[in-house]
Amino acid sequence: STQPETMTASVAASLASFHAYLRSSKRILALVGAGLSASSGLPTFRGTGGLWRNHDAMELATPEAFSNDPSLVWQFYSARRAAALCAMPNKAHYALAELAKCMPEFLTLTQNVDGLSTRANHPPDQLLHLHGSLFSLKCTSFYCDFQEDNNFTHPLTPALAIASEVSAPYRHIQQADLPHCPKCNTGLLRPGVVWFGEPLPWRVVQAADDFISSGKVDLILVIGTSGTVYPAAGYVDRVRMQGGKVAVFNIDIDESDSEDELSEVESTGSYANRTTWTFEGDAAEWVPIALE
Ligand code: BV8
Ligand code: ZN
Repeated sequence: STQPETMTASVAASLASFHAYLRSSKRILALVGAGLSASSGLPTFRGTGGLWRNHDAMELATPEAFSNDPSLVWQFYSARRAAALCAMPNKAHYALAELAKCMPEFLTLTQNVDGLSTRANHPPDQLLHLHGSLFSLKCTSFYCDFQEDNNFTHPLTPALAIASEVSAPYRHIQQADLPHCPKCNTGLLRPGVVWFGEPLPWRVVQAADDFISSGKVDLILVIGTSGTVYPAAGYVDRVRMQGGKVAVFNIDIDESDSEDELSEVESTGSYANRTTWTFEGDAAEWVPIALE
């Protein structure tokens, strides 16, 4: 693994300047994505092979997919619940939780639904789930407001046990054997995640907006995210527009994003701090080093 003594001089210098700025920062935001949990064994959305049975997650994570084929979508989410329950938080999840504990003005915006930041004892009032959670359930009946958070039962119904046997051929599950609402007894339950085309929970958006507008964010840590999903990705530009600096942690750094690539004009504009630091490699390795 990368140790300071094995780093190149430029990486060590970049790390030193990051550490100095981190210590002088008063308000810090983190936007994290699937790459944060990659080292915990959970596949990313755009990684090789997709998330499940080679289906494109983007096609399954939609209300249309669920209404067309609740059996397929429930098996997708049931398999991910099982995988997340078996996964363990990694050193980056713990490092972010530790930073939150010693910095009240630090907030993590997670796009992940795997619950690993919570299991790393991240202070809950400094952790916003932008896209919900695999372990929340909601009733789909129009007249019913049933929602349950922190449901870790697996499988949710006996029939869903097959979802984790990805080596077995796919089998259709009758709607009657999918999870149903314990409150109204009729509604089909759905995963409490935000699907494409659905709005983010307004309370979460409100809290993120309040944090950003209640004082200049000095630094945003952009960890393990392709930055392709909005409005989540938009928070990075919001911090840049305030003049905050950006640190990217990714195995695959998009060089066009870094400061020294900017044209003369851009580097004097409001995007003066596109990306000040880039840490290329596994987030589970670099985040603990950067935040120590
Ligand atoms: C909304 C929960 C409006 C579900 C998720 C055009 C057409 C249609 C829609 C749109 C459009 N343009 C914009 C939109 C809106 C759409 C969107 O942004 N689409 C994109 C794809 C173009 N957004 C929405 O629909 C949002 N809602 O806009 O609503 C609205 C308003 C009012 C009223 C009605 C509607 C809702 C978006 C939320 C979707 N739900 N997740 C589930 O998980 O199943 S998003 C899902 O995908 C994840 O949560 C995550 O956010 C995203 C994947 O992104 P990443 O986390 O970045 O993961 P990814 O695999 O992409 O990248 C991993 C990164 O990690 C890579 O960079 C990789 O290099 C790196 N990495 C890998 N390993 C490591 C690593 N880094 C470090 N270390 C490693 N080891
Ligand atoms: Zn119900």
